[in-house]
Amino acid sequence: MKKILLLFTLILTVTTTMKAALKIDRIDPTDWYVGMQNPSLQLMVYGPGIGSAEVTTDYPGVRIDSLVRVDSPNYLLVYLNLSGAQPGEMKLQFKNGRQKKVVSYRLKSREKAGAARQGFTNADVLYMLMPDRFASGSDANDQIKGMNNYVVDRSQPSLRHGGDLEGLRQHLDYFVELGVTALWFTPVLENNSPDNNGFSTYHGYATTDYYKVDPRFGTNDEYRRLVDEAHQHGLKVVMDMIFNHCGFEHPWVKDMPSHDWINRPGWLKESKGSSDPTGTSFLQTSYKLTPVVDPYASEVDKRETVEGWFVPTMPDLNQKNPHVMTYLIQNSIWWIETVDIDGIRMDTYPYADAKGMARWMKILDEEYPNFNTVGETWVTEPAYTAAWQKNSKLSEENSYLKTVMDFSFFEKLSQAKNEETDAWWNGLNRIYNSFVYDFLYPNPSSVMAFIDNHDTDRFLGNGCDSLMLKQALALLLTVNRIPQLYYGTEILMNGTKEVTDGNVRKDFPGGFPNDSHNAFTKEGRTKAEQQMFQWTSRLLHWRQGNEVIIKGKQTQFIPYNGIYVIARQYKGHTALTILNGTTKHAIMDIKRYTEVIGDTKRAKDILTGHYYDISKDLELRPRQSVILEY
Ligand SMILES: [Ca+2]
Repeated sequence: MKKILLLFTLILTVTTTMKAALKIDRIDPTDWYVGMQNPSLQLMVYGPGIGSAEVTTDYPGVRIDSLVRVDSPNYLLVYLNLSGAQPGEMKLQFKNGRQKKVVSYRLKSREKAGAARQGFTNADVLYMLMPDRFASGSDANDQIKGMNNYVVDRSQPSLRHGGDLEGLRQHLDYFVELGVTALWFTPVLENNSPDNNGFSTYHGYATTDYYKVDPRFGTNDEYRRLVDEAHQHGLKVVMDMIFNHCGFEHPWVKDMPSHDWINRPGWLKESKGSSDPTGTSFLQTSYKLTPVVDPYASEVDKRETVEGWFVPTMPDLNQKNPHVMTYLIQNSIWWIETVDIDGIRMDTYPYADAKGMARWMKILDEEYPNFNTVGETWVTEPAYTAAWQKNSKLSEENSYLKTVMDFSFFEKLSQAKNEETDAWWNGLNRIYNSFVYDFLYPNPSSVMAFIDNHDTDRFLGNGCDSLMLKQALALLLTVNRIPQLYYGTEILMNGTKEVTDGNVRKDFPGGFPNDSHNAFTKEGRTKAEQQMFQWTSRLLHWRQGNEVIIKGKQTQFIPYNGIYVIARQYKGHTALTILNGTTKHAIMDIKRYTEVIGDTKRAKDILTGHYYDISKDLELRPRQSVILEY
């Protein structure tokens, strides 16, 4: 009887298997490009039991290099070589036992050569914003059926407010009027995490699909349209990406491709009710980035930084696994080719495995030599950020990362704004001292500086001191850096993170239906907003294409009589930034600056149009900022 039962079960199993067609749920990347310098392509094929399938193709010029079977039976990594392939529909035959399936995979031609892609440089000014908080172009995408629970409620600083890509597209003229040349907005990829337990999703830093724009923000096509129209407006677009972690609702969490796909996955197992036999229990990152470069770092500290999770809802990806890294590298290339972005901003840079990230940057550099990526390197010591820049001698291995972020400038300015500039260390002396360390950077003009962003207090804090803000912007926009502005600073938006991050991420006035106040137009701005907007806009337009600022030699003078002076000089032209770092009238002793003034007598203040006689000492009003041109 037992034998008969066994036979029956066996027959039943075989018939079921034969009946069920081979199922493939998705293939990443969704399509690809021929004619890349690197002809290798990883396909991540996902479907029930696909891991044991064989794959063949007779598409001309395509060779299957290897099949990688990972721990989960539902993934198959197919490595192809496309070196001789032409664009077209490539048929891939999958065979698993007696089951077969033919899949059509699109190979596209590239729109332009890699070298033709010009990234952002110090000739640009990046305007950083959060799509959810900037402008809504449609209410139709506020609620999307089937997505994890979230609420659109503009009265709640940590919930979604309904901004989207269409809203951004409708305001491209605003950026042109302001005079910025590039937009960097926080991530737009699908972030299908629930808004709960204090975790917010509006910021987009918990990706759940690397190949799809979040429907609340729009579609992939809308993203492409936005980039195209931005280009028509002379604006570049920088895409925010995150390789360090993904969102907890990413399919990789439910069905981990391999045991080492995610760092410290023990917690995932614990949360499923089993014990943690691998000893890889959940680890929170220490948020301390120093162990990554510290010559004396202990292993435990290094592990905590790099393998620890950013927050429990963001699983830490293991970039040491070459398959993980290849997936991410291809993803960045796919977005460059598919939506024509001009740059990448990489989140939480030092939290990811440095070697894996260097491999990414090297591959991008080879494919797109003129493209640019900025890495978030949040340590306030110049030596630290300098070590992360491409070709740094301070680091054992080349990072190939062209642009790093100047958190030192940000920090020093945040202190200086509340101080009187004295004869030693306070006030603008801090900025002077920070720039001294530019000798550490292989390329100071490719360092990005900023005075505030979505993760910091706004420059104005809870106040409205536009005099100090003007000093900060005068510096930011004339020094040897790639400047980045944060949305709303130009119209005096303020706020601190003290209560909630949402307070530094308020809605741009006029971006949402029924806004009573519209700062997008001159008529809608208050008098104070308009004054600040106009001042900033004048400076930004003056900066555009200005070779003195883009290519000029920089000379700085130790603050004297409370006045800090920086000169930029190129081909006989000079721009002189003069800041009175005190709340008193101050006299600029003009003779100290002879080496940059020479016998010039008249200079134009680019902010007011007034001319100054610079053969005589200048008297400056409290906190006055002057940018002279001669
Ligand atoms: Ca990490």
